[in-house]
Amino acid sequence: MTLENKLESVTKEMYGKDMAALTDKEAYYAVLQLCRQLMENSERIEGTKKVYYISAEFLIGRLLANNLLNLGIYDIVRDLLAAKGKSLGVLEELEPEPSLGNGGLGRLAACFLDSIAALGLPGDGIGLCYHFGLFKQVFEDRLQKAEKNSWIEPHSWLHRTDVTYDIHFGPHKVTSRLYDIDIAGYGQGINKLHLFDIESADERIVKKGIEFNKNNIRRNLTLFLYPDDSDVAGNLLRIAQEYFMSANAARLILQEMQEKNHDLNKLYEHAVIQINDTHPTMIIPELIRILTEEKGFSLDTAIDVVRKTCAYTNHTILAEALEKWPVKYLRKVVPQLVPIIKALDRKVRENYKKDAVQIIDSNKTVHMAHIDIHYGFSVNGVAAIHTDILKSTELHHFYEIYPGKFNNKTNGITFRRWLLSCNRELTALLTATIGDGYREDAAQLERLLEYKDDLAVLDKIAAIKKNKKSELAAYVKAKEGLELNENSIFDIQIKRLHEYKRQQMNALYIIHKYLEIKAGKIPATPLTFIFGAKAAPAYVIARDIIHLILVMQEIVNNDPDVSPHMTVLMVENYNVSYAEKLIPACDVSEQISLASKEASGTGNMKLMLNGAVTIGTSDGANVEIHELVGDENIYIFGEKAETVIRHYEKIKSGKPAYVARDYYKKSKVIRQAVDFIVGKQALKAGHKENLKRLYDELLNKDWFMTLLDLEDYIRVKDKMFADYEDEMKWKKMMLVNIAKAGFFSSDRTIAEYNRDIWRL
Ligand code: 26Q
Repeated sequence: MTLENKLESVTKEMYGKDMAALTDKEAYYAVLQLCRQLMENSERIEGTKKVYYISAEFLIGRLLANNLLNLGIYDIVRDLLAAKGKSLGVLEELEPEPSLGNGGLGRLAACFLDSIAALGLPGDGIGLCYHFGLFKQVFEDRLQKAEKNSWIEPHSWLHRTDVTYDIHFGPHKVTSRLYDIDIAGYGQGINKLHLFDIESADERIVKKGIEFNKNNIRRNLTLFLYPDDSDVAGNLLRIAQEYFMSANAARLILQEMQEKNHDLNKLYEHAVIQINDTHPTMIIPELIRILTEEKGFSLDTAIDVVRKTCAYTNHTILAEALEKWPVKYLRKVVPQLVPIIKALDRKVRENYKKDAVQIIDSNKTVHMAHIDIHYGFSVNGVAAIHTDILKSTELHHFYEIYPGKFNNKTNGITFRRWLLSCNRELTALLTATIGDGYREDAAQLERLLEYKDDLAVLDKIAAIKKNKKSELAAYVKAKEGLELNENSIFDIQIKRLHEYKRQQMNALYIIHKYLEIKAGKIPATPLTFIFGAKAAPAYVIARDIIHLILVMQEIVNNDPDVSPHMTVLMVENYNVSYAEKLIPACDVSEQISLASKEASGTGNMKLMLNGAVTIGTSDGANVEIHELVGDENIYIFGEKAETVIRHYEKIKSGKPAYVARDYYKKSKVIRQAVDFIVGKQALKAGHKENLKRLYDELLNKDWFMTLLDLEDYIRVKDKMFADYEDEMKWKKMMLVNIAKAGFFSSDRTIAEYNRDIWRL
């Protein structure tokens, strides 16, 4: 049957009508159904060994365009629809986004699934089927409010399977059910994303916003991604979620092994389990528990087999994000794991004396990462500098014990979504210029360097950027009701809101610029500052920073002296779909974390690939971007990681160290910007409670050292905007950034995981 006939028959079967007679939503469901059928009839990617990527988050984003592209039928379907008077682009917008992740870690897992399949490697994801995922952000009165985000419709990508397991929480039991999402590999077969739900989930218990009763696991276990952890009930629920994910994963993996008649003594010859941060750590004691209690293994054999099967990825060195659970909590939720964890702790104690490497510390708290490091065979960081810091500082004592376990895997992004799908114009230009070899082998993007002095190519790159800015402006106008100046510089910071990422430093720059313009210093080209960020609902200062940005949006955009020269916009509900529109339109990519704190970053890679120039600190993958593009194609500022780490060491040992107020006192520019936060104008546009709290935090604490780098940031950013006036220089920088982005393909990252860790 031709694709046309297939689409016709799906449409008839679902609606008894011709495509031309359907509503757009019906048409979307018909195309979704077509994709589902094609994937159902595709071959499963098979092999003797398989990777299971276990993660509490898979931020997959919308799947329609992605699946059509990976199935190789995007253009055909677009044309078939057009012949029926339907726009595929319009249909794409009707897909609700599954927000099954917070940010980088979850999006990385999604890019990895895409690349594993594209490389034809057998590998499935395992996670949780959250009913609402991450909250939907709305702004009210310049404050962030959280609402629930339903994404599961009567027709969706989920396949309900017959697989169910009984999962025990001490004396309580819940029944899980497996839902699958097919992952189509570009020009390859199918892998799966396995998402577990509970049969007894009850969406009616969600009250106002995202509030719900946290105590009833039978009803709430899979409703939300990472519920608020500011209280004990939230912590217990998170432990329950993590165990539920791990226990289901263990069952599924063992069942697959048994179906294939593999000897569990040789589990590691057929399965490798990649543990995405510590959230799935409980799969280690759970597997050991099952092997010893149900499969007749001795403890030592079980440990040996599990250790050869499990590998751990670390995504953060922020102390507050390293998971630690009181034994007391674990005993409440998963008493069956406590004796296993204690046995694992005892074995460590027998061999190693240092407190820093124990699993259960003197406060009777379990360090999840320590389980992974002792009882897995690989530990990796996600960018070169991050892995170095793990080895030299955060995990130094472990590195001394297990130097061979440590390895780096610099993150990557899937070019299918972040170039081919979101920027079809640039894709077409690249193909016309350097051929399409770069689609299979991203390193070939470097061929673009041959055109560094080719005016026609440079002009086309610039024209595509201009066009993408117009498209974004039209979208923003419709969505946010705000007019963007297409001829301005689009300066974009999009990522979760966190003090270490220093959106507040960008906000202080904006205040500084506003004051300069008021004083008559007009920028040569108008400036547009765009933010996209969600703050964790319990993270008070992060929400205050959002408030400050929205206050500046109000002040700047409504000041007739300033608004012709400068615009501020914080988009509402920044998510993957919004990212796909913002990234191709970006001129200046803001990557300004406090050095040493951003493990890698991946937005930096997406923006570079789409021709943005980075302003950033020497942190995470910025360091590698810098090495690739060279000094003249990036704007680096701020203190280096070693210096920052020394500041923290001094603070810890009570020595005189970084004091925010000293920087404030020393610099008039800093004083003026910081004081503006609690000045008349800001207080008129915003709330004193939020603004004063933020002001006090910056002056008295500033744990992530905003003021340390503010002056250098202003200096380098001004230089960057001045350089934008040299059109030729800027176009060349764009070209070099695109050409050098090939290294950041997640196909490269996954090939490295496979070469060094998985060995499929
Ligand atoms: C912590 C404690 C208890 C429960 C949950 C958590 C928790 C939840 C989510 C801790 C961390 C996360 C998410 C981390 C994350 O997204 N890290 C990012 O990972 C990216 C992919 O490697 C990197 O590029 C980013 O630098 C890193 O911040």
